[in-house]
Amino acid sequence: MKIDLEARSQEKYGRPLAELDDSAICAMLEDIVREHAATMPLNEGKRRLYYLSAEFLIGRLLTNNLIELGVYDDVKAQLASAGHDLGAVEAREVEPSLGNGGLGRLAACFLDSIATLGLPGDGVGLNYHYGLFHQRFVDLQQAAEPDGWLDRQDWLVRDEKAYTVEFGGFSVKSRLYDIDVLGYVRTTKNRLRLFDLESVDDSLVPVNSIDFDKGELAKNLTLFLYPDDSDDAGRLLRVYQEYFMVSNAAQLILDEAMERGSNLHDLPDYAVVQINDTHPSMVIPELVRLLVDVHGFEFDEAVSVVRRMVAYTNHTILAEALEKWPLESLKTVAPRIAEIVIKLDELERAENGSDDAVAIVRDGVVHMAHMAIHYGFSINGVAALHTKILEDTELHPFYELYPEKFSNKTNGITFRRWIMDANPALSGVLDDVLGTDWRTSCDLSGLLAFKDDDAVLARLDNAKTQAKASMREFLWETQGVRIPEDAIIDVQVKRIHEYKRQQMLALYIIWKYLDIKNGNIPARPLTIIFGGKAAPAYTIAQDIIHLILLLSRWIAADPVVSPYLQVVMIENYNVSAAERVIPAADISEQISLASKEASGTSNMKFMLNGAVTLCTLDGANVEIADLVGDENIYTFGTSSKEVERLYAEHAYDAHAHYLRPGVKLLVDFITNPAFLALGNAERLHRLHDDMAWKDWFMALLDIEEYIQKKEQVLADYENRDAWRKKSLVNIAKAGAFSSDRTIRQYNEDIWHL
Ligand code: GPV
Repeated sequence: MKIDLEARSQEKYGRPLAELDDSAICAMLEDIVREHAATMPLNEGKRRLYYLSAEFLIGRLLTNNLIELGVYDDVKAQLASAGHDLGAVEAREVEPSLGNGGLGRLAACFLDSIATLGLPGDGVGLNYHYGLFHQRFVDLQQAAEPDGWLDRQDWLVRDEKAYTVEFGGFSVKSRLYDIDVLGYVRTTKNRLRLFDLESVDDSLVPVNSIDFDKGELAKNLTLFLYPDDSDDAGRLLRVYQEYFMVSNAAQLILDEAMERGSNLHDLPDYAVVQINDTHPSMVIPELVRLLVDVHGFEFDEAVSVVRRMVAYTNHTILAEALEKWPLESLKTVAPRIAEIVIKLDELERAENGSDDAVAIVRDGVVHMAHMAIHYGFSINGVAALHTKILEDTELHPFYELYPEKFSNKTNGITFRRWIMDANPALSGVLDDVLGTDWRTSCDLSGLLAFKDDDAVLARLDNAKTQAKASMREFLWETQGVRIPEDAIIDVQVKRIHEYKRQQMLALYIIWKYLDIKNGNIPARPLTIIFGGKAAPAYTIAQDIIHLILLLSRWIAADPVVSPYLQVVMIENYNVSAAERVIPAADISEQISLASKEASGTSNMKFMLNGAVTLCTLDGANVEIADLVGDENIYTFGTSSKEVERLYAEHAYDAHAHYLRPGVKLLVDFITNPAFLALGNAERLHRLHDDMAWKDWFMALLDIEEYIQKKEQVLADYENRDAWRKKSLVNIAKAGAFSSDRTIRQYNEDIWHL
């Protein structure tokens, strides 16, 4: 692809490139990429993948697409010679906020890898007008504001496809929008297909906590994304959204299969559906409905067709995240689907001997995961430990029924975004040291040969310094905070959730603050960075944010401690912020209660960018630890087996742990009089009492070992040579976590495209 920006500038704006502002250039580049993508043919193949997901957290697309097209350097140079900085241009793009966290970002990495491997597969989801809320901090607390990204974006292209979706008592017309998904140096493409209502009443303010009446609903079904990460919002509107999504998806799948020659009896030869957690699981009864009601299939044949084309990924063992819809809700939303679900339940009971433990409908409640397992041909977990827990405990009765359906697919991340785009300095070093093959092979193991090479170690170190400079600039511009140049950068970025234990890192901060107050002056400054949103209805998570913001302010105001300890909470953490912060990290905090984090994916991004991990043996951390070896990672905490035992036997006594002197001191600091005066007393008391009496995710069980480990990490950081080697080994071993590897496995074991 050849680009002449000067000519294009004259053509589009009638002015030389040098005279354009960043916004105009951004819009021009987006046009160029979009127009070029429009000419690219789709990936072809008889069998097509439909990756169904309620979330696609794609991030900004301009840089990514320029990289995929192989024109990034050329564009950058052309802009530079006209006096422009591509970095500033990129920042003009509005980030689409179509996802909450890991699950949505995983879907985005997968689309990138599917396209890069040249496989025919599209993402299918919803075009939320207001995606996830925009987070602001007001009075040291989170305020959630609508994020109207849609009227400021340039990528969506209206598709001619449109369907009718029948709900109980009314129907709506849909409209499809596509975003082209390019693969790395590929000449063919896939698409992200986002369904919307034909017309939406944008004037309705998207309050996320009200139930809509039917009249309103028809007008604003796609207005906003549910802000509950790993949590079952349990609201009727969510069921409407999900049914709208899958009914459109199912109609699209049948349409396209027929266009390509399917008679529908052979549908599994034309389409395979991956359902991203249970949110799209109603696609199963919806496909059955279409085959029976519209295409004249017998029920049994429809079921046998659907059984051969749907696969399910589970992303959590948290009970509160397993979707269970009241049958009555389903009857209200889509009466015909409720009928089919009941028949699917009866059929399953007849086949398996009516075991209530695995039933789809039980006590008037529909268990979406159960339906997906019985009627899907595949179920997978997202990290080895997670899959093992599913097989051995959480889903054990299903594993006994269908051992052959179960497999593990450890998550992955796309190297295009998470190193080539986010960390140009490190990419450059890798190009020089390894050649450019790693960009497609994602194999970085060649670095190991340079473990004792001073020059290479120094270059990697220099790349880290550059990434830190970029992050410091970003934090200054967007958050108004200054980070000391020589600070150790210690980062925990992810949704705020008790099981992820941001509160445990907060307790460490209290400990460190007191330790410095006691005269233990650190060798160099430590900057602890948090980022993440909390579901507006999740009170304790809001309280944790408040504590972090309060600590940040308190410490910044302390002349003795502030030169050595700094706490930063990034406002409105999103993909763009992640791209600036993750490359700069020295320490990656992955401290969930063992057994609770299905996989984690930021852990992989940090490792790839040379951070050293401080972690519990949870999710994919286990695999990181196996790969890098004990000397290149810091692990601590109660094992997942022991945690499971404590839960099973109700044997965890939070208060007993609280009463240990070293622990009580830290927890009680949350409600010290100065804090109560400066902050919100209700929040602080509630958080204190929750930790002292409940501590459901056992932060107090692991806190002392955590503090010890962290102090060891900080001491080891001072041995700069040894640390640089650890960092190199982490990068070298990160190839295992390329999402290209993950997608190859999905394709070989499940999709067979
Ligand atoms: I279920 N996850 C998420 O982000 N949202 C959800 O609703 C559910 C799961 C996350 C898990 O918490 C992570 O451990 C995992 O890495 C990620 O999904 C991708 O698999």
